[in-house]
Amino acid sequence: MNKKLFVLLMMILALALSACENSGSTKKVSFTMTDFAFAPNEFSVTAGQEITLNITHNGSMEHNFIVMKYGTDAGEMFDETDKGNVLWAVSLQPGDSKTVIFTAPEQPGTYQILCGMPGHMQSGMVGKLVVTEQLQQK
Ligand SMILES: [Cu+2]
Repeated sequence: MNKKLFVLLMMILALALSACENSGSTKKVSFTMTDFAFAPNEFSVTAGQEITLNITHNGSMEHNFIVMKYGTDAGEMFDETDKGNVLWAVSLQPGDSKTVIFTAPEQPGTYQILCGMPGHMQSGMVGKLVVTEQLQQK
C-alpha cells in the first residue's frame, strides 16, 4: 500500500471513530448549589459515561463540586492533605451557573462528593456519586 493511501485511510478511520464517540449519548445531570447543600446530592452514572453537568448556583458565596478518588474521603474536613485525592473539581462563584462535561470514572463504586471551601462540608455540602458497571453491548 502506498503511503498516501495509508494516510488517507487513517484519516477516514479517525473520522469514523470520532463520529462514533459523538453519537454516544451524554447523560444530562442538573443540580443546584446553595449555602450549604447540593440538591440533589446523590448521582447515579454509568462507568466511563460522558456526563453533562448543569450547575445552578443559588448561594451567596463561592462553592465547589469535588469528586474524591475511589476509595478516599476527606474525613472530618477537607484540607491540604485531601487535595491529592481529588478526582475532579469545578468551582463556581455566586450567580455563576455553568454547564461542564465530566467523564464518569471506569471503576464502579461510590465516590464522595463535597464542597472544599472551609467549613462547607461540615455544614452539609456533601454527596455521593454512584458509578455502576457498564452494561455489555449485545
Ligand atoms: Cu460550599
